[in-house]
Amino acid sequence: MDENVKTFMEKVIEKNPGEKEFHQAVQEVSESIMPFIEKNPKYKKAKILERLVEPERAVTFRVAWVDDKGEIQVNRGYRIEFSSAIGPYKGGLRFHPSVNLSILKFLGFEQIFKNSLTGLPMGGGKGGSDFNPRGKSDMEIMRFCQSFMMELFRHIGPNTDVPAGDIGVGGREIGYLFGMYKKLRNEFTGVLTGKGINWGGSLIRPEATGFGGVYFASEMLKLKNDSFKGKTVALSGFGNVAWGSAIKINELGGKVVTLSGPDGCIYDKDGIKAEKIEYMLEMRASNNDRVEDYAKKFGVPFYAGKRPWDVKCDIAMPCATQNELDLNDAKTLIKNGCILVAEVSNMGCTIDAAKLLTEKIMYAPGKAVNAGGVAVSGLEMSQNSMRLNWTIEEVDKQLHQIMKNIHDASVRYGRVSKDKVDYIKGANIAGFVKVADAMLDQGIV
Ligand code: 2IT
Repeated sequence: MDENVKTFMEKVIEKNPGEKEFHQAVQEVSESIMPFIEKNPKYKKAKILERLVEPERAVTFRVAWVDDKGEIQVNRGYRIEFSSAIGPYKGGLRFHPSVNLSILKFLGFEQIFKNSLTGLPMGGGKGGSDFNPRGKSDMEIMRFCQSFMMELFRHIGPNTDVPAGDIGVGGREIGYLFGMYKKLRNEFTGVLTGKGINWGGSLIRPEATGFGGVYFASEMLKLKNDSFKGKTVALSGFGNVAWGSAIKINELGGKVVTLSGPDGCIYDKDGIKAEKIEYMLEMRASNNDRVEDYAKKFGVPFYAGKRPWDVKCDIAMPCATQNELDLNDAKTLIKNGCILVAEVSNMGCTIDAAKLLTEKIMYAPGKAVNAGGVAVSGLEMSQNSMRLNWTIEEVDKQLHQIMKNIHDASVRYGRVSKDKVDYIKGANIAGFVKVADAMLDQGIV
């Protein structure tokens, strides 16, 4: 590791003890940014990176609620307002038992660069709770969301901080959260994105993360005069992101053969298409958090406790959660002839896996590949401000253009040689410059 990065990381680790996911995200970014800062002393002098790793504000709060048996439950809620240099804090809410300060700080930190890459005026933030939606009834989910919002409402607003969904938070949860916010404030505003289509939501928002990821991967393939046509694709996850990716991959002539859940993975050699994609929505709505049901329903093999990376594929797209693809998985994928890994989950690959994939095949990080989700959230905010709704075609066209722009910006800063791009470096620097320049303009705050 570069000496400057090492010294910098020692301080970050000392100041944020035990936050290993946060350390990982900061290390990945600083490895790209440090050499760039050395060449641009104005950023060094203004201590931009030192300021960026400190959230502007982080709140944690008690979320008490009553379950169906009448028992009192207590969870912890969070909102990390990381950076408002280029716009209101913006980023999702994650409801998952693994949620802690480290995970939300890594996500909030990544969100700064991702949101900057979209070209839209959005700062970075993230929030959520260690609440586990698995097995909860609809009424329990509603009561939890209402209790969560009873505190969160005082920290957010359409010009301050605009949360959205992430793992465990979809259209249903956004509905309950919005209902309580509106009741408390007596205001109908675009304070959350991912809203229902009849009450301020944007068309294509549910599909956006997956569609955007496939648009991005298509641009990577295009650099090699290649496309999704005829490609076999391994996906992980089975939620919103995997669903949107599967739809678009099918549209472009690719075949999706895997999905995964906390319980294991399925292999569908005939391809996950048509009503099988529809079924993914049912699995999500069931709150079972398992993918074995797919195997039972469609009579395909299920591998308990396995991830899908040892299946032979041309393209792999992690769509589940952080660190879901490690160095061994990367080696297996390369050995099996995989040519491209596009990370649609946030920090889906470990640092060593991402480095190996960049060196040997093609790899792009989540903050670039999955930016389509928050990009369409940004378009939802625009539509809310104008009190207008755009058509599917309009939103999809803008999403496609944004993904092309992110790809081109990543290539501009990440080009290593004629046929090699370091997308990690490219995305980090491209995302950094806009935020850093805004911070220079706005003084020491
Ligand atoms: O990780 C992400 O970018 C999201 N969960 C979406 C955030 C948003 O504000 O739409």
